[in-house]
Amino acid sequence: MTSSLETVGNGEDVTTQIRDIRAAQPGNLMARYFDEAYYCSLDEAKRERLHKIIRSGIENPDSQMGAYAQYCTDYEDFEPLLEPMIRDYHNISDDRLIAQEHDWATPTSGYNLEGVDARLKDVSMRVRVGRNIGAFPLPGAMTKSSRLEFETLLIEAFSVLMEDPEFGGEYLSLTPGSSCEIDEETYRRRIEAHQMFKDMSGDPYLESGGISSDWPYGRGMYISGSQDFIVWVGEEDHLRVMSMKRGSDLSALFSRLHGGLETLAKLIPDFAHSERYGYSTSCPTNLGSAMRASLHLPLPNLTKEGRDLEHVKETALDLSLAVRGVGGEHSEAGEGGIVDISPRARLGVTEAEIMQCLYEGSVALWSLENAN
Ligand code: ADP
Ligand code: DAR
Repeated sequence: MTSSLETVGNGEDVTTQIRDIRAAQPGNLMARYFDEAYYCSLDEAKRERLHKIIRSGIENPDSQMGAYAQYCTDYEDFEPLLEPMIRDYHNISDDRLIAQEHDWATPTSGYNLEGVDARLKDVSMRVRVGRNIGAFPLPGAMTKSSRLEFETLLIEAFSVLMEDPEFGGEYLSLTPGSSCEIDEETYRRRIEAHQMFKDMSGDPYLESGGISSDWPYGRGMYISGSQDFIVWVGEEDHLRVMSMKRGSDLSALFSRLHGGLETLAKLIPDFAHSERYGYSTSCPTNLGSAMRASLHLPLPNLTKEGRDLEHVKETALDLSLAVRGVGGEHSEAGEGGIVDISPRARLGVTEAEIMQCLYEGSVALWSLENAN
């Protein structure tokens, strides 16, 4: 008997849908590695769980990964499907152990862009990590009540952080009726400053993954008085902890994040972490360090004044870098061909290696931009 979970949308069998996606969208890693025999071997409860994990990749065939974990245990419980997807995305061959090490030790000097070119003295720099607290389901499986419970827990922690001499600041909530709720104008201004995350309810991938449910309840942002240490609450992961500022000293930016992260971690329950996959995240693309370190670089030559990102994406890939638009994922280049450059690797590389890749890769890209 076909369970209700084996049919989605117009009642078509899920295995047929995935077979069609595999043919039409070879980049969809969920469809590429989905195994019908494995799926049919699962009992109904596990099929229900697996369907929630892969629903985003079914409803959005153009997905890269096509899956969002709902619980940290999903990575072990559905390893036959998720591991090959993770190995493919993170370029970890079958003969190499998946293991995540952490190292935040960067040279105290030397990652200074101004020393490479005076034109790089005032670059928009940002480094962020995703973190999830093991005691809660991941965002895709949270209820409105658990989202509000989580936000309350963080507001308590932030009330202590607000008194910290280095990281003191304020919490801006999006939860209607919250004592920290901000108005539309403030929300818009913080988005324009790239400090706050956008309305998630408009993202079809996140919607299919359950991650934007109950928007905007349980969402908000902590920001330090110095405006360079920020914590997102309730975005794609429980927390996105970041340091962001204009300048050229990547080492200082990186140390600022590490200090803030260590200070915050003392105030809240443990982050979900495993030796194999490092910090557990909603999206398998963010596993490991869960770190994305980025620069906004003006590359008018390599982007043909921002009109063509494909060429610069190919060039950047040779430097282990990914390119996004100036508004982040799924956005276009900014004026003067400004694009978001960041190392692609997250899993199997340390935090220090990511910062080194950002520095060396960006210097090489800048040299190519100015070659002709
Ligand atoms: P994430 O980096 O959190 O995975 P996005 O790529 O969507 O997700 O970026 C989130 C926000 O951070 C976007 O508004 C984007 O413009 C901003 N951002 C990313 N990198 C930088 C940077 N180097 N300088 C300023 N803003 C940045
Ligand atoms: N919709 C996801 C995006 C993957 C990477 N970006 C994240 N996690 N924000 C996909 O599978 O395409």
